[in-house]
Amino acid sequence: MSTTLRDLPAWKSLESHYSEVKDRHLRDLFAEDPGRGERMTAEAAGLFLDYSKHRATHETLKRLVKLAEESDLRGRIDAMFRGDPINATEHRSVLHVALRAPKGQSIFVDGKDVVPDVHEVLDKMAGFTGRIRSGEWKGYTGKPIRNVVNIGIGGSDLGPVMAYEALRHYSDRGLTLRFVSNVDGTDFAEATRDLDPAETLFIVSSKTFTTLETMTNAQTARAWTLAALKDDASIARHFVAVSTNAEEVSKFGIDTANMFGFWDWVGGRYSMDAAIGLSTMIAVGPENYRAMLAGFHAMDEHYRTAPFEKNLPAILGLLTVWYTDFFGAETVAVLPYDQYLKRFPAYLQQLTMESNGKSETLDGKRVDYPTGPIYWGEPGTNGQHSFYQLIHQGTRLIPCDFIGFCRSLNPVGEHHDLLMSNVFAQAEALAFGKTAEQVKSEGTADWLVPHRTFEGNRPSNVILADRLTPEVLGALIALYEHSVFTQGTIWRINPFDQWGVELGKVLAKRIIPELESKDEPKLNHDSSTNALIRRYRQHKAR
Ligand code: G6Q
Repeated sequence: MSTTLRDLPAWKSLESHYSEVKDRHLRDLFAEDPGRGERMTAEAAGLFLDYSKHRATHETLKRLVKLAEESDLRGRIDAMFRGDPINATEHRSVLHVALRAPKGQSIFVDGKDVVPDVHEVLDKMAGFTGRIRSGEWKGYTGKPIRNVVNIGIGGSDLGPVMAYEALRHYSDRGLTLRFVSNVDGTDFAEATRDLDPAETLFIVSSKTFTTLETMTNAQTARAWTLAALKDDASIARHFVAVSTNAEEVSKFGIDTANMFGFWDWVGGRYSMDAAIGLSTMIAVGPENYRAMLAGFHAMDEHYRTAPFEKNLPAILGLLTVWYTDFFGAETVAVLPYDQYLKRFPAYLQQLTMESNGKSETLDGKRVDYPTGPIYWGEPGTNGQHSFYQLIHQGTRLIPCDFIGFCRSLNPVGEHHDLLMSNVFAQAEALAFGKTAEQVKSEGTADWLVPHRTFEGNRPSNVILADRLTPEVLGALIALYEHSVFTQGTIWRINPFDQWGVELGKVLAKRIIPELESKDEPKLNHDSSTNALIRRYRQHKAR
């Protein structure tokens, strides 16, 4: 595209529209249009989205949809689903949608239908899962496996941890699942301190099987196992791998018959429903896992086919562009009102920020508009007693995503009504606030009135589902995946590479020998790095 984003007619029309909308209050928008709360909603794949509490009108949405059209969002979606190499900087297709394509559908990469391969791996995972869960798979000493430890980091960790926590209700409580990611030895030590090696299976999850943290942890796990079981042959009974790199897997000593593969057209942070989900499947069983895939697929189909004005991921993504680029909002708070989703914000941080934290367009030009906002959050109601003060009365505009469920998986007394009353109340308070007149009329002393006033006009989405089922979880994740893609498409960046994580890794490799060497190394960094390394060496030697 030769024009820049700012040259698009829809962008210009949004600029002028912004000046009309920016000072309008949600109180007025609702007063003028009482049907708004029912109309500005959309529903798909078991998720209901209320986006009426946004500083946007029907006209805003129309113009945002126009922006999507002028940005060829439709063409980009089709290209992704078709398997075109849209990850241009890595010359790769981007086909996480193929991971949940049902049997019988065809998606081609370089002329080869990849869907049968996906199902072959899924079947292999299901077979293995069955053997672990039934106790048929024995550890080296003949004991069944009771503990499963996933070793992986980034995309090979955050999805599995999040999904395990999210679907704990559906998990086999006789199995202990643990996750080791950090190269900090504490992570491994604490995850394994109460486990019996004879009953423990390690899943080494690494697309490349070369990642420093994962390989270091895998070697430590190997040593931990061998210290107890004292035979190299035990490794084959206690280690399996999820990877695309059979050669490295086999070098590690894992039988490639126990390797679960995936493909370079699956990005790390889009891989939790590839074989990287093996720990999830072991925890919840193949049936629940497949239900989760069905939820993903339902949202994929919705994204691929629904008109943008009714398309949940498109709406979510376009509104994020609206706040990021027009209102100058810098963050999005994700606030799940469900304890099982406690790791969802952390998972989303990688998905959103590693994807859209870019400042070069696909054709290598520096963007002249803000891209990827910071995503953050905590489950409600906990966050309310922590950072909500700033969202309500601080100086920043923070669009919020509230996520709630109509039915609890653990109905206890009135807990769930109390929980959900807070979802509705928070969104209401943020939008409508409390005027000085209202505060005064309650008899508040004049000097205190400003402190107790809520200006409101703070936007939010409310995402509601019936219950947190595996299907709903899949749909929820796909909703955000495709929202990210929508944003990236508008911003003309590549959401599927992550060159920004390279430099630090390379520099760390150079520093490792400088920390480890016995002799004082010749340091050639800047004065700060040199001094820090010297100080570390001195203290470590004590
Ligand atoms: C995700 C990133 C990154 C990756 C990890 C682990 O999109 O690529 O988070 O998942 O670096 O990589 P491996 O799976 O290759 O160990």
